[in-house]
Amino acid sequence: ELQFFFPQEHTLALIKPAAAKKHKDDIMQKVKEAGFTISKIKEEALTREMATQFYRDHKGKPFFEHLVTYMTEGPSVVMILTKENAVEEWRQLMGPTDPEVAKATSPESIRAQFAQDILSNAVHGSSNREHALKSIECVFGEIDTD
Ligand code: RTP
Repeated sequence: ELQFFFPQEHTLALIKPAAAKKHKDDIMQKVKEAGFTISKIKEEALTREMATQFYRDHKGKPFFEHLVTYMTEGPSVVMILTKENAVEEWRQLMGPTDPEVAKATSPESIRAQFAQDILSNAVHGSSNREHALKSIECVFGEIDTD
């Protein structure tokens, strides 16, 4: 069975509010071109609980409250993306956090093409498999992702 050689991995990917409004179709196009399977998708504003789960490593940093508030203020597109090495590959496709850095170093990345600024930088992605599983559970409930 192919799955044995190419194990599928899942990540939680999200199109942030401003980009969800303006660039959803273009970003979805890049997701598909990169070969991800969209296992689940929904469009809704995050709760504070969800935003806090996504950004748990930044609790206490000066931008944390601002970030959580921004993420709850309008609908995001939230997806489970599935592919071999999905966590890392989605982060590659997102590009660097700061759009100026993204434009300079990864012009094909989503952030280079669609970010407004460091807060409204188009997309989010889990940083590792453990975060991915927790975030998926937080948004979509307990599902069998294997
Ligand atoms: P992700 O958003 O998927 O976590 O992306 P990331 O790993 O590239 O960014 P991270 O360092 O985890 O930061 C999370 C989000 O916080 C905002 N941020 N603002 N003002 C600032 O210096 C600053 N640093 C980070 C960004 O919106 C970033 O996406």
